Amino acid sequence: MTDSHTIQKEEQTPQSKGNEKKRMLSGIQPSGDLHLGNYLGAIKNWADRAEEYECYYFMADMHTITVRQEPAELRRRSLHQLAQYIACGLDPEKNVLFLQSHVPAHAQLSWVLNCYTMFGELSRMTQFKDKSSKYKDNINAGLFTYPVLMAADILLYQPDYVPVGDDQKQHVELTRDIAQRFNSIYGEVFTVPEPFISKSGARIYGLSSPTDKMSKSDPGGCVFIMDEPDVIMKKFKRAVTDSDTDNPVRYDRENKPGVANLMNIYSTLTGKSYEEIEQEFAGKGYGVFKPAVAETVIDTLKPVREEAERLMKDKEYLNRVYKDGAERAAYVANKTLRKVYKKVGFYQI
Ligand code: ATP
Ligand code: LTN
Repeated sequence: MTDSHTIQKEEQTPQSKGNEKKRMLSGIQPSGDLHLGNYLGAIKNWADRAEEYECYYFMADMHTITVRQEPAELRRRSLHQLAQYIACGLDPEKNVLFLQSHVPAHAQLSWVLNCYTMFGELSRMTQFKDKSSKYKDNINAGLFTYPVLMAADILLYQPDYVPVGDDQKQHVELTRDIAQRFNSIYGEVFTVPEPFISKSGARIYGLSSPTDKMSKSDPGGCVFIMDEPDVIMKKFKRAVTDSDTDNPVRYDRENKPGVANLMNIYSTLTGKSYEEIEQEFAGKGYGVFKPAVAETVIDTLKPVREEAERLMKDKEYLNRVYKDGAERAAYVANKTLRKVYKKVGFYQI
């Protein structure tokens, strides 16, 4: 893996060149309800890109079954997550929204790319190491080849940028390596994409364990998009901080990780700098600061939750969005797949 090829964009939005719009693509697993980490680290940054970019976003249900799922739950979440995406501001008229399993080209390209990805490369993936130690009784081949399917997801659409949280950077780097390897054999088949990682919100930590990333596997420290206001308030009031009493609202990531995390959330939502936040809460304790952060989160998430609840009841509309999205996605994906099949020597009729 060549580090010099990893371009981490921070805070600076990539510019589209000329009249042709650049493309963005990203996916989220429907493995649980969306949370504040997903919202600030990923979706919020996607919502207002639609004018400038051609955007593709999908629910990665095929990735989700690398960990055992309850089928009815997965089905429910795949639909509800679409409602939540739309409620977060992803307009289906302006973005192509679809479900991964509705576009067979993902599985088809994934097989081909398996033959251009090395065992050693996959063995180095930190997510594989983490998940295989977490799910010891189910270290399946899908968990191991997960990044190849992800490379297929990406390369099918020839995107310029892949906006993700920084935990996914290694997978996007592998995707670049696979694309470059394939291109060096067969010519310019794939666009080599860049990870796009925004600086603020890139890593939101759990409220009960501020050194671990906020994750649905820790429901107490995880604020879900669908949480009611009183639940959000309770979670923030219980947020782990420290026993500092003298001007405790200060940004110090190392020594005060809980406060730094709350300040990051507050800053990302209000646009205020850390200095401004320190001034705002000068002389005040956590009893004032925590509810203030909670209120900002509640104000942001309330309209999202209400809109998602409304959309979840309209299954027909959501099905239409998925159907239309799958058609638009398949059109682009199949074009790349045909080219790949031809290049590797599959006989065409
Ligand atoms: P889990 O909760 O099991 O760790 P997840 O929340 O990371 O899973 P994904 O579907 O893997 O769920 O993540 C979707 C997107 O949200 C990815 O781009 C990921 O980088 C981003 N993301 C997830 N958690 C956070 C977080 N705590 N802070 C910032 N971004 C996050
Ligand atoms: N692996 C990602 C989800 C994912 C994805 C993708 C993200 C699957 N395919 C393609 C970007 C592009 C995750 O676990 N967050």
